[in-house]
Amino acid sequence: MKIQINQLGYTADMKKVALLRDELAEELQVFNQAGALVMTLPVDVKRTEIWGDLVAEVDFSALQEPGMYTLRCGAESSWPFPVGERPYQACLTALVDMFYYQRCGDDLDERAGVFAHPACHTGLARVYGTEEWREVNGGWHDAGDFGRYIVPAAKAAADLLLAWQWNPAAFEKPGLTPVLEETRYELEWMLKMQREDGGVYHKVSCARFCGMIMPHEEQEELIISPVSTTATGDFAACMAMASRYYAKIDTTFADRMLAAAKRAWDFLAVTEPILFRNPEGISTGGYGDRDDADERLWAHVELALTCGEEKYLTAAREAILRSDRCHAPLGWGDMRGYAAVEGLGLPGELGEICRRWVLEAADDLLTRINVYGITMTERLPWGSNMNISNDGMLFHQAWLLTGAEKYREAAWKQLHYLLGVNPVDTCYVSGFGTRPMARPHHRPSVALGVCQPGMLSGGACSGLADACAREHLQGQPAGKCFIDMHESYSTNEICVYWNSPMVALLAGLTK
Ligand code: 9MR
Ligand code: ZN
Repeated sequence: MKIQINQLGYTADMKKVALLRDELAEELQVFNQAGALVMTLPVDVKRTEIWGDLVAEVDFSALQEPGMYTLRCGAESSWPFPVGERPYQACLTALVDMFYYQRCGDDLDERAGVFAHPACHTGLARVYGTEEWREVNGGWHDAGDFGRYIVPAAKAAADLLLAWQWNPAAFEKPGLTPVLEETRYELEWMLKMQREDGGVYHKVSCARFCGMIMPHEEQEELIISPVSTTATGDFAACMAMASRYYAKIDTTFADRMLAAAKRAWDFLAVTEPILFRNPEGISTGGYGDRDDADERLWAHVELALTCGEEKYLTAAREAILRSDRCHAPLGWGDMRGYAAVEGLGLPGELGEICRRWVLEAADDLLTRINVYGITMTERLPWGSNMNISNDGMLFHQAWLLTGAEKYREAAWKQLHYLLGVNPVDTCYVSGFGTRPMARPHHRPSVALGVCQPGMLSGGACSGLADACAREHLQGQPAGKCFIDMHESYSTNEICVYWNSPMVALLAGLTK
């Protein structure tokens, strides 16, 4: 199809814009389910050349009557889509349920349907290079692989907490587990990854990625990789942040997290950067980093917020004043966005600086938006759908601060892109939309021959970073470097920290 719409549809009063590729007709027709023509609309005469297509926008916001519709223009048409109430609620629930499916060390019961399996990865894990064995059961499998890594775990947990903060009502009808309970499953595991001196191990995984098997079938030795200061900084920040959320639900748990955060912070205070690289013999996810300043910054901010103690405030002040400009990315590698968004709650000048950071970052992103509404055109990185969701979160935060419609509209565009307004005519969430991604690089889905629902694909990756992508996508423009085949791990894997910002974005937008 060459008319791109949000495949999940729209509410009656939403702004609705379809993109039309390579069709020069100047009229768009709207048909209802019975095939009757209900509306004719002009197509914007302006065409934008992007990713090998000539693209036009068509605003069909005038369509407000609930029902199922199809758009047609010249020889092209759209998938049928609904206009109705709460079109994204089921998708949001499924995106949260995904975390239950990703659980490690738990018997996934019948609620997981065909994806049920006995507890996996429950043996003791060996601390790399030693004869020490530790119990680190629990947490979520990171992605299509079964590694458990602290750095992305902290991002995923932080996003889910923000999602809940932004719109608790969005989670009132929980699917498999309430969102804070599910997040706790990860936090409990993270606590086990802290060493007695406060340092936090970077990850636990087998030495290498296994074949396309079920989690409990991976029986190789589990290895705990060395402590890094990026993992320790993220851990300190995430634990201090989470302790505020759980303080009213379970004080003992909240206290345990805060104490752990403080121990991690103390460790950082006397430790030079330890940047992670896979040690000899280990080839699972690296989550390496160029520096740990942003992880430390985020940790200072969260401890200052949670404790209000002078030493944390001083550290936060010094770190904030040291970074004069901040692009505020909400990545797994650059945590300044979390420092900025959370730092909005700091007193006086510090809160003001964070506000400036958020708005400058959002304004900068606005200047890069293309006709698809996303901020990347020439180059889309591995997991670009995470960046798109992250941008959406930042726009949403800017809207919360200012009420300016331009931010809200930009946030919606990120969502529309993910759900179908993209040049590969795909709903990037499995199990949703008319043409969903369906063959993810996700071991249980491949092993069972059934696609697990509610997973956000990594999406277009212009670097063609795997053999399958190189075979099928050579010469494709950046936005079209996506292939729905499980072999393409650089374009079609799934990850907990790709789902999590989309959860936050959807929660924020549907408030
Ligand atoms: O999301 C990560 C991406 O930003 C990197 O470019 C890529 C290559 O280093 O790794 C991605 O993370 C993968 C991790 O290393 C292992 N689990 C699956 C992750 C998603 O592909
Ligand atoms: Zn497992």
